[in-house]
Amino acid sequence: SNRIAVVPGSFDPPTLGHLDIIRRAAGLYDEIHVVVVHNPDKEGMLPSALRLRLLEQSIEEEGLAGKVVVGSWSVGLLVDYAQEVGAGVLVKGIRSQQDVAYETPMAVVNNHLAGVETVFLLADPANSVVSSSLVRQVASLGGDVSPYVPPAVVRYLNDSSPSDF
Ligand code: COD
Repeated sequence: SNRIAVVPGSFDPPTLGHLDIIRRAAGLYDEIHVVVVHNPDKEGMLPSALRLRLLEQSIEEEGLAGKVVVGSWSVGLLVDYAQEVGAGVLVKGIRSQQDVAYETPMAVVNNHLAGVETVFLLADPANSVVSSSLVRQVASLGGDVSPYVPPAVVRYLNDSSPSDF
């Protein structure tokens, strides 16, 4: 059914850009499954269990916990996860032409593989420069990331030392 959507990502760490997409997806669908996907092309900073916990806390603090379930997926195709939770749609955020170029082949292949559609939401211009990699870089150099990440992530980063990243 298309009433259930999956919002996938690396979420390393979750940002205000991610939370905006999750909030808007929750306004469009009955049930949202946010899934932390292990991306073999990306060197991870936070362990996936921690990304999951920070996402859960942030979603709870946004008041979205009633509609949003958080999960993780590390083996197999993302569309297998979507089918497992009964979702016919993936929701992704688009910040730039680079995001379009990166997402287009995946959207086509996911449709071919399983008939799963991808719905793209345009990033809020206020968040269009925000990325997890930018946050990792600023945090590793000891800078303030509170304009870019939810409070749960700020608390976690403040309790850790910059050299942890
Ligand atoms: N504003 C709005 N949206 C944003 C922002 C922002 N500031 N920052 C990120 N986003 C969006 C991204 O565009 C993306 O849609 C989502 O949030 C997650 O972003 P990231 O950076 O956490 O995650 P990515 O880009 O590393 O994506 C990882 C995925 C696992 C989602 C991706 O690689 C994927 O779909 N893989 C599929 C694996 C698979 O099954 N392959 C075979 C068929 S293609």
